[in-house]
Amino acid sequence: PQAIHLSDYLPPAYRVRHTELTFDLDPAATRVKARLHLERHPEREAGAALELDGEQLTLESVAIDGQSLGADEYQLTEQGLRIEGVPSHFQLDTEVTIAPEANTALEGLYQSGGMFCTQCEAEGFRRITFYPDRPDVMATFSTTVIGQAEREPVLLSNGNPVERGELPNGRHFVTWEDPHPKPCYLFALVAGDLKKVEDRFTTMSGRDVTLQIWVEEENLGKTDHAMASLKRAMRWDEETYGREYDLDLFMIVAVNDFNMGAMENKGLNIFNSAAVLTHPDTATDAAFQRVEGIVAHEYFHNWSGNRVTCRDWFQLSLKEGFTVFRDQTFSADVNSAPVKRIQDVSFFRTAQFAEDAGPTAHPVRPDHYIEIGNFYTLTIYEKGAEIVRMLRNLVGWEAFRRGSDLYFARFDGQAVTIEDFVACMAEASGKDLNQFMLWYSQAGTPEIDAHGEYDYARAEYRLVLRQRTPATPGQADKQALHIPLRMGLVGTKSGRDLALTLDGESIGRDGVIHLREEEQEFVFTDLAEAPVPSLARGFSAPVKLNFPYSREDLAFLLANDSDGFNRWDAGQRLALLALDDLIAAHRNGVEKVMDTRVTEAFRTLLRTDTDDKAILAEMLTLPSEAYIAEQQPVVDVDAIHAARQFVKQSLAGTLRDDFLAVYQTNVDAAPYAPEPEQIAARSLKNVALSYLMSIEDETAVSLAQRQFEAEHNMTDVRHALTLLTHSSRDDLADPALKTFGQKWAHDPLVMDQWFSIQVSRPQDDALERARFLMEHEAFSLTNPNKVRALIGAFAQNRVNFHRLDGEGYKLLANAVIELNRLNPEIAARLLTPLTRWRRFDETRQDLMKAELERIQAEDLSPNVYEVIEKALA
Ligand code: HT7
Ligand code: ZN
Repeated sequence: PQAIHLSDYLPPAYRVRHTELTFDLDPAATRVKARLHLERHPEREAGAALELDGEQLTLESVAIDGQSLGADEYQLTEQGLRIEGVPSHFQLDTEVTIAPEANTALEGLYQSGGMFCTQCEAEGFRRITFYPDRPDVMATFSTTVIGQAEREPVLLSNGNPVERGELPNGRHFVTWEDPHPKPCYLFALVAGDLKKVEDRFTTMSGRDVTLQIWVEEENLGKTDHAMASLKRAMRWDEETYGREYDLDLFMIVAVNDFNMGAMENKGLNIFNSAAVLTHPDTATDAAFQRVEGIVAHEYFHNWSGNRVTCRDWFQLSLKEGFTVFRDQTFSADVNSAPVKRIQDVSFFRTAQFAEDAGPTAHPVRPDHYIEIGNFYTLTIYEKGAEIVRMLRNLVGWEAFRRGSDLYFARFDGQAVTIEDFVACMAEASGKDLNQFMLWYSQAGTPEIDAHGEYDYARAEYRLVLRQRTPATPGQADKQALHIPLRMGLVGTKSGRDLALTLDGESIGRDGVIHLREEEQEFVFTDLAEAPVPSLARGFSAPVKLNFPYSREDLAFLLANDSDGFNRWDAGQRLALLALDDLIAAHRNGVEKVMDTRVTEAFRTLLRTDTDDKAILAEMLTLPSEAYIAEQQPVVDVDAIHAARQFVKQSLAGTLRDDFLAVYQTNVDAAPYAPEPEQIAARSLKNVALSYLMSIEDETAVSLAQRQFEAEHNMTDVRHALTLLTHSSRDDLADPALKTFGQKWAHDPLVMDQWFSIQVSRPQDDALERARFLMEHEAFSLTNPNKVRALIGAFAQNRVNFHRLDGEGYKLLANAVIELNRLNPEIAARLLTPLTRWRRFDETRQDLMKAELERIQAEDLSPNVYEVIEKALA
């Protein structure tokens, strides 16, 4: 496979003004007629050949301006159709046949259950018809869908329905018109036996919009939360960004087989059912919050992505980074902002940092790729969002909003670049963002080594920051970035933020400093007391910040920092220092001793009378094994697991009564609601129960069992089931799993949870369970949710995936080999944990590499080929 380079970008030779499509649906042989109204691009030379993308299509006919072409008048390859000598303005008619029932890759038109649906981003449209399948070709669409009235009573596409009617032989049709020019990756079609839930929304200018959520009949009771989330998101986007919805109809459809979370097709969002359906009995608090976030994300794309789209796929973060930033701030606004930030950063520092440090590291705007499907990554999405967040902080919200208004007004209906976006921010703020642009082109996580000193005599604090970005594949040398850091200096006597004076100017008590050089000194003057610095507050830049904090400093910040995020972070740093000692003790075979400073910090936390239970729950949560591993030069999975378990058990042993009190105070029999206050109390209660169950005493076991049996809501039931399943006692695990499995056998989304809980247990039978469950009737390798729930979750089970007999790696590699054939996009994603082989000891490195090489020997899809090539480079 060939790499595509950003530097080779050329505008398309021909643009499509209008696209007319007719689908005659049939599982084995759907006929697709396309009429494209084409014109030569003014910047391209006359006489250029017309090149259309097309894959896995059976061409039936081609005509230009009504004249059929013979086979010698065009060239047909595996990649598409080429016609030379076309006029500069013309109409192209093609007819092709495709087989949705055979499409297991879930790109293009495929079947999920009995229904037809599409996924066109990034390059799925070329599996539907011959077309210039690139985002800078924007056309209006008119789509007629023909189906069996009985089998497919519902026929949907983008825009508004303009005509419908009966046809002979029990067939019927609907024609849809989408007046907004769009790239073909936003095209969508859904057909099947679906039922709808309907609501209305009045936009800020008083227009009435019909909102519909289409689901299979049995899921009709699971749409309320998505609908309420959608309305909240629509209002929020009006109030926050001045963005109004632009069609009379907005539809969401839930499908069971879907490669990602959801897709923002114009007016017809298609969702993985896991990302839209909720019910208190079947979905956890986390799932409710995820649904709210994803519904908002897809809706926000209507402007950041659809009305203004990407010029090419290298600019993917233009729409994804901005939209993730928008959905993160939406969720922060409607829930608890500090908790949302803690959760986002926790995930980011674990997963994106690992990506940035591994063989598939790439810039937020990559400069080459083989398969764009491999670039829907945490770097493009989450690091892209962190960059937008830094921009917002750099220019301030008012200028950011002016920049956003300018961007949408200037580029409405266009396909643009990241420079275009940043230029609007620069123009609206008057700030120079040239150095800042490096964030988009330079891969790797910058590290800042900081140290500081207080000079009593001069009442000054000197803070020295030194930045360095490690080499990443293809990028050996890095330049200094512009890193804005929000910070405070917390007085050691007062426990308060001190006034910050820098170069004679006040920057407040919670100010932003700008690191632009490799090394820079910041001297804060007029400080009457010695401070402890609170740096990179709110994770104001996606960097690793090293400061030689003593444990006393961290305990002080944990108690006094005015920034909730950094208070939490101080606790995490304190725990990490203790865990470091314990990991070393485990490796050296010496007795493990608990750091009493951690115990005392927890005791204080547990006894604090706080209103913010959600933050408290986060503070009581130890860093995950994956995050601890990120901090280690060589990952020792067993030592990490043992050390973390030791801390948990020590804390539970010493503070048992406090945990018990917290548990009991937060038990609530009120009817379930996914409201912030209830969610906070549940998470605090469940964190307490986790500690109690780590020592598996009788009280804890009976609390977990009672919580499981009470069946009050899925958050509590799932948590209790997890604790019972992950305990050392199969006599607790097995009956609970059986009850749960039987009760929910009919619900695929709940069965996904059942799979995940079992394969993530730390006991050494997890691999055998995973193998056994892969034969379960509810499991299927062609359903991405099942693959993620079982195989993906097993690969996150650190002690068992990394077994020293290599059987965990083998299980994953076998699945990748099968999926390489069935669904390359999912295969390439599933492979990720094996690509991190360099982080482990030599024995594991050899075992992991051997599996990568075994995969390499197969006939590989471009997706898997690209990842394997990077992993073994
Ligand atoms: N923009 C959407 C990306 C997406 C996707 C990409 C590749 C393959 C399948 C996919 N399904 C959805 C989703 C989003 O970011 O909103
Ligand atoms: Zn998106």
